[in-house]
Amino acid sequence: MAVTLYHWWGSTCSRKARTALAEKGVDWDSVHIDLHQFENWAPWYVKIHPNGVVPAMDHDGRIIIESNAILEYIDETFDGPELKPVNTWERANMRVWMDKSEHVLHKNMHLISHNNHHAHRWGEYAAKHGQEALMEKVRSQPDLQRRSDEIHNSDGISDEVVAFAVERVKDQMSMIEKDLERAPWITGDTFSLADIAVLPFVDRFKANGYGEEISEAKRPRLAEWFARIQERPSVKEAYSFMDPDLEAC
Ligand SMILES: N[C@@H](CCC(=O)N[C@@H](CS)C(=O)NCC(=O)O)C(=O)O
Repeated sequence: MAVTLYHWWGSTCSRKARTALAEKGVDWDSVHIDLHQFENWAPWYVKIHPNGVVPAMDHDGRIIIESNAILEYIDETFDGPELKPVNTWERANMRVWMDKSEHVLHKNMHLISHNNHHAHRWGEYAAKHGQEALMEKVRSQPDLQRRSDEIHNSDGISDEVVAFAVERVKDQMSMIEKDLERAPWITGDTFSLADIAVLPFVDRFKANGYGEEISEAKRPRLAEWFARIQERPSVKEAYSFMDPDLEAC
């Protein structure tokens, strides 16, 4: 059995995959894709992941893409603790949270992070290789929708759009707070893929300067969940994975 994860150290979706692999105790080989050098749009990688994003996972020669599909695949394929609730209502809620982690949390966090982090990687690349080389790279983004969004956002995202995205994320934080009234984990008494899927976006919201929204004063259950989940060995392992190129310096 051979597992290879194509991932980037700081990517939210890669953190989801690494957490599930660690929960299950799966040994895996790492192929680090340097998003700052747009390695994710290189033809060799696009053969693996047609949308040119991370993560992608290779298990014995078969490729799995989409972090939520990867999470379910890992849970269903490998031994180790069950990461889906037994109760079918809780399991349905788990899938709702996984869906929201992608279509609400990730989507809006992408907008919130853009000016601070993503635009920065573009600026770095343009400073080193020139603006035309950067736009050439952007035109090689294989996913038509993302390519159009990237070009549209290349001058930055307006304050109004960012403010709306922040409101959408706050709304989700309140929903998590409400679900945590019922039980210690998002879908019930057991840790599940929903906790894994939501965590990177709670973490990233804080990193973007909205830590107050996860504070004990504002959302005590979410604050307690956030502190507790970071004590899990799988989370420590997944989130401490650093850029191998920086380590080599
Ligand atoms: N729906 C995909 C989204 C993957 C995704 O957007 N990955 C980001 C990192 S979290 C990425 O590769 N971004 C690089 C880019 O868009 O150039 C998933 O859940 O796997």
